[in-house]
Amino acid sequence: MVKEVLLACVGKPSAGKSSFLNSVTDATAKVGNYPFTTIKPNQGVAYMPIDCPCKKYGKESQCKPRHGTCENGIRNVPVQMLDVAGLVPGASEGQGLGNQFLDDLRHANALIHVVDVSGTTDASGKVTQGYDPINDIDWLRSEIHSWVLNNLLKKWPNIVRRHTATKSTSIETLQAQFSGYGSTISVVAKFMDKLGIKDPLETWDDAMIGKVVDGFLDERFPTVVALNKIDMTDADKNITKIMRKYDPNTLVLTSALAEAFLRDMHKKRYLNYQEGTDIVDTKDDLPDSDLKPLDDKLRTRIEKVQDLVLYRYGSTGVHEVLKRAVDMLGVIPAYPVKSITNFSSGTGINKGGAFRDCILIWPGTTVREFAKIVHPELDKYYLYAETVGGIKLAEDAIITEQNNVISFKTSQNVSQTSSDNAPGANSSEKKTANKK
Ligand SMILES: Nc1nc2c(ncn2[C@@H]2O[C@H](COP(=O)(O)OP(=O)(O)O)[C@@H](O)[C@H]2O)c(=O)[nH]1
Ligand SMILES: [Mg+2]
Repeated sequence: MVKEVLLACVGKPSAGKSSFLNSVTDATAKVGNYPFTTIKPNQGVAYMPIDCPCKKYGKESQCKPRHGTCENGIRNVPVQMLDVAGLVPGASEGQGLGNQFLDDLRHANALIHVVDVSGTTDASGKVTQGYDPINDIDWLRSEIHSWVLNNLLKKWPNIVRRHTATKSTSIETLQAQFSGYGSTISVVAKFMDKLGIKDPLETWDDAMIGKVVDGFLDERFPTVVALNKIDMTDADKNITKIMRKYDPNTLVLTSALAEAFLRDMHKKRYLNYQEGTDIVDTKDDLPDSDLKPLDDKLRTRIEKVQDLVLYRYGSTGVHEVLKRAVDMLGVIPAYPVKSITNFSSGTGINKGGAFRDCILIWPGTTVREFAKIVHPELDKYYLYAETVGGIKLAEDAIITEQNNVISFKTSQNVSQTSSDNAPGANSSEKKTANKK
């Protein structure tokens, strides 16, 4: 099984999920500029900036990514994003939690929980004043938790009977129940190991089953919380409160609105905006540039975004969310090349360019597994693999940031870079097994 990195935006209505997705995805991306085969209406492609090896090896001018772009050694690698609407308070009791939500969630690798930190929308997303957004953070988790738990408890007597009759292990029995949420046997093995439960499954009470569901959700759905709408008046005091209560590593401050505005202004050539930074230059700053002059209204709006968001928080935060989510998953970029000296690819239109393909792989992926991901024929005719400096890599060597530029030698001349339908990130049952 092969799958792609997919981040799902979740949260109550009006938290800013669609705005967040629109602010980071490129609706106008050229067809073929991303490796994903199907893009649904609520889906988009975001570009995650990473350090490209072209910089380390002085090949910036030759670097020709097939998907995304690379500028001055910063490579924008495509990841898929999904806008998952439909989760409302009471969803686990059957209010508004449809099959669509389930289906979307089971494809997600990580969740981005978008929270309206301004306090201007209530629990169900209606306009209000002074709402305490701290409620929303636990709500989402407990909503998904009770939904999974209720489904499990309904069937529990049957599950136990079957478990005993088939002499299954707890891991096998749980996986049969969790597979609908995109789980794999290795996900279950991992969280069960962390929980360290010694009691046999048939003796578990409801509290224990609840604990198991918690362990499952932690492992299956790593979550970044985007505290959104930081540009609004009351955001400040709410942020302070939330920061005190939760692990700051899971929290990122965002203004999807500011990001969308800056990108739009950049596109319309009123300013130069460096995404992910607080750097904005207008005609006032660069009189000799080709930027359009600002009228007073526009100037005021830009200054407001700078004062309320960029100068106060350092950036709009949206890129940091992507980075944090991908870091949590621990995926590693790997670069299959034909030539380990000039990093070119053997075939295709960008034949002469360097580092044409970048494939995100799960942690624990071995060199041989990577060969198979790049192209089945590389695996079939596999002789050996080498990395920069002509250093040979063992088949079972784990790919890390240190050996992720790889050339495969084969007994027959086969395509050395990923086949056209190779996805941006790959996983197989086996590889997920090695997932952190
Ligand atoms: N001030 C402000 N408003 C935002 C921000 N993000 C979204 N909104 C607004 O919040 C409302 C709901 O946003 P939307 O993306 O439709 O929420 P969704 O229901 O979660 O998809 C819209 O009016 C957005 O313009 C933000 O960062 N700042
Ligand atoms: Mg929406």
